[in-house]
Amino acid sequence: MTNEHLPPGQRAARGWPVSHYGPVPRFRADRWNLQVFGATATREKYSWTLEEVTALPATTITADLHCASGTSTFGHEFFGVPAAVLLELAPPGPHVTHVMAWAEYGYSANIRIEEFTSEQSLLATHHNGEMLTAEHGFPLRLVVPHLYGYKGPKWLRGIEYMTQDRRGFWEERGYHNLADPWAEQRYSYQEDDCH
Ligand SMILES: Nc1nc2c(c(=O)[nH]1)N[C@H]1C(S)=C(S)[C@@H](COP(=O)(O)O)O[C@H]1N2
Ligand SMILES: [Mo]
Repeated sequence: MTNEHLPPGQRAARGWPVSHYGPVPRFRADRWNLQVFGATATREKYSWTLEEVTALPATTITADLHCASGTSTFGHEFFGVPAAVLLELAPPGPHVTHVMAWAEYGYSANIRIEEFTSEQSLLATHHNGEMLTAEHGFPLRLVVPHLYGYKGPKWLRGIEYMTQDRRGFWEERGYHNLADPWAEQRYSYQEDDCH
């Protein structure tokens, strides 16, 4: 790891700390699905079981993770379904500008559509060759490595297509709407500078 990989104001964490709000949800295969809903092209709602998700085209990415509270971890190898694949299977309507990524217990993160479908954006099932652990998001988590960690819900359950922006969980609680770690877009009070 070199300093050029460390965004401004971040420090390297040891190991891979676990960081989230609230309890770790229990996985129930019979109740679990991944849904795509909202402004889909046909207005229909899509749903996949975990078995179906794991049968979708998948790829491996290597990424660093940057938590907005100041710690970074490096060189994670994630395996899973590119967000762009999901968009092909569930085409968005013409006016979709953002998605809301939804997790268990109502956690959410809003992401601009072009960032959601960027090359490194992945619905991950595996980390460093092993299934995700419960604390790190089993069975499915979103990874958007070019944004702060709060834009990547663990225990992902849904993608909502939106025709206008709406703030997610941390974005409503003082964190930056855009979350670019290289521009240090950490807190919502900084947003005046970038609009
Ligand atoms: N469902 C859910 N996902 C979440 C969070 C959360 O509170 N709930 N926290 C986010 C934040 S702020 C970070 S930094 C990363 C941390 O991921 P890690 O615990 O695997 O390091 O998870 C993100 N995903
Ligand atoms: Mo975070």
